[in-house]
Amino acid sequence: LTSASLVGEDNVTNKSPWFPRHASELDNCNHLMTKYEPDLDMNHPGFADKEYRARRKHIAEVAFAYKYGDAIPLIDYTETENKTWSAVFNTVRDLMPKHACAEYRRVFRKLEDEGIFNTTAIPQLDEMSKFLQSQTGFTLRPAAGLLTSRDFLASLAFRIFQSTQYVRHINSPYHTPEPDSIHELLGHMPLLADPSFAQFSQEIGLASLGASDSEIEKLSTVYWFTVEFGLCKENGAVKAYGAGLLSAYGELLHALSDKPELRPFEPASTAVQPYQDQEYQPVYYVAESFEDAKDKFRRWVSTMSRPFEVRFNPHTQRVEVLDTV
Ligand code: TIH
Ligand code: FE2
Repeated sequence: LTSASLVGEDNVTNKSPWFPRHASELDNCNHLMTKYEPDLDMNHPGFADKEYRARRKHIAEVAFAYKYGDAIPLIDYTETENKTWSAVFNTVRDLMPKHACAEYRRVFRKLEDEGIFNTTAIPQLDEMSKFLQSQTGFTLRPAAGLLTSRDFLASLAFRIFQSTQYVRHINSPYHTPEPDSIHELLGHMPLLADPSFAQFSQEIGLASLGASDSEIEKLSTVYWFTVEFGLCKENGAVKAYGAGLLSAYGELLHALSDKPELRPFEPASTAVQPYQDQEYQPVYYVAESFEDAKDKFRRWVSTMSRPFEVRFNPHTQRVEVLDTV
């Protein structure tokens, strides 16, 4: 990379899709997928619940109004929402010692010690964001719902995690096909406070900037089978680190039973494995460790076709683009 040179905005954007160069440009990266919304999907547990739909709409509007630099708005969670949290939190706290990876367990305890994780109240994104910032520099910004892969992955390049702030319906506390704040907080947040995992997440994000549609599809598949549903080895045993497993105990127990097929994590083949988000996964990928997953991922990313390299400058919150051709 010694002969690489910094290039300006125009050079790159001529040939590749637009991407944010500064964290503030994530204000343009909030496009939603219209899937699983209570207003549109008759099978959504909240479809017939007017009050729930109004609540969702309100919390979505808070996210749409959010701009880079704003304080993360506090949500005054209702008794029902806190009850839903308690139910999920208690099952995860009970299963975690046996089934979650060591990095997750370590941060979970820390979050309990700091009073951010407790059984009675949903943590606020604002306090969680401050906690993450102190651990790995990750921060949060509120998202209105399930984002497009391109927008979601782009934010990771800046160590920013776009997090939903609404709560799943009380009638289906233990599994939801769409992300909600319980999934984000219990599933994602503990590992975003782990340095090695934070680095891995950011590298997926950096690889996505300016990538073609088919490369975005591959990267989001890798994300799916690692950050969302990844398993890893620990002293000869298999443990969960994926957020979709740690926030949904039914799938957690399924993943660690003898029912699904387990394969070693190998980016090139994992990236083309079809996946769905309706039911439990039939296949999971097992990483040797976060460091090993990161090494393999880096080697695979270097085979991608992008004619430039990117690096994040934490002092300016800017992504710098280096021409390599
Ligand atoms: N299924 C997870 C849960 O119930 O907590 C949520 C999601 C994981 C991946 C996408 S949505
Ligand atoms: Fe998720």
